[in-house]
Amino acid sequence: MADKTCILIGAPVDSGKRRAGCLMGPDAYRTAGLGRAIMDLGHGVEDRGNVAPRPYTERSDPKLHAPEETIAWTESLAEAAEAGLRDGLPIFMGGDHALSLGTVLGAMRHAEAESRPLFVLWLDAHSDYHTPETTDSGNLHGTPLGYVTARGDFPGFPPVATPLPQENIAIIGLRSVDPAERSALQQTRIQRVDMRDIDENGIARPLGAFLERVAAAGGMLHVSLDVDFLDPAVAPAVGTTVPGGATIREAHLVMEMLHDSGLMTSLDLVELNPFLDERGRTAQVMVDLAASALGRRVFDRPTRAY
Ligand code: 4U7
Ligand code: MN
Ligand code: MN
Ligand code: MN
Repeated sequence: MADKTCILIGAPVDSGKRRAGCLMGPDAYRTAGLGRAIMDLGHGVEDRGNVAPRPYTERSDPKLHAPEETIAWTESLAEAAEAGLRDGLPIFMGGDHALSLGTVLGAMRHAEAESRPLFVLWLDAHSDYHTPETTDSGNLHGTPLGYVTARGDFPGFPPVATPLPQENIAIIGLRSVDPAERSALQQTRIQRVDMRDIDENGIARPLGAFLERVAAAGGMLHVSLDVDFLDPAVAPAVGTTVPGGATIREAHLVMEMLHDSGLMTSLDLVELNPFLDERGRTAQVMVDLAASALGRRVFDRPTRAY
């Protein structure tokens, strides 16, 4: 892979759920040395600072938590994503997963302008496939895939001009799917890889199959890495821990394969809550994973073509 210009974009979104703390994420990534780690791999790094939501007035909603704030972030982040993708490989330092309503929307607009299909790899314990109607918690960090696929109505949010095709999405790491998500997902062509699949077949095979499809289509690839993809024993700093997650090596293998494929065009690092961390260890794990996605490894090996 030729050296890239990585564009760090802070997205201190904390409106996607009730427990506060993800707003500290961007500073934790900077403190853990994300920029330096990427520079040491020979890439250019530009830190654009933190995005701000456009001005908003919160309304009380019987069901949703902080909808106006998340709408405001979605608009700002979609623009930041479009600009970042024009200039390099944007890395969004979250922030909770509600930030991906904006970053994926921006990636969709950019891909459309380039006349290329967009693919999305979702690394998460959860499927995040709710709509404002189906969510029980009212927490919008559980809805980004419902939004970008236009699964339901998202009143007040920017309209999704061309929905992301279901077959362009893979979700890996699943182990907490709500009944309303489950019945909807089972009727889609979203590639779903749960922890049992990983136990039985490993993580490389389903990921390799997905990457082959991205490559064959000449697609762009947005990767969204939720901290809770990892097992809480190795990544405790997240509000929604679910036992039985990916190991450190499974996660690094995903990142290494992404690098070797040369396909990743944007990356979200989401759901880190530094308030819940233990001496920065989860932030460090996430920085190390990003470094693997950008080419850090023990030995060079022949690259595999997808
Ligand atoms: B995350 C949940 F009910 N499904 O909707 C919900 F289990 O971005 C969790 O993946 C959503 O961390 C988790 O609140 C959102 C819950
Ligand atoms: Mn998530
Ligand atoms: Mn999750
Ligand atoms: Mn979470």
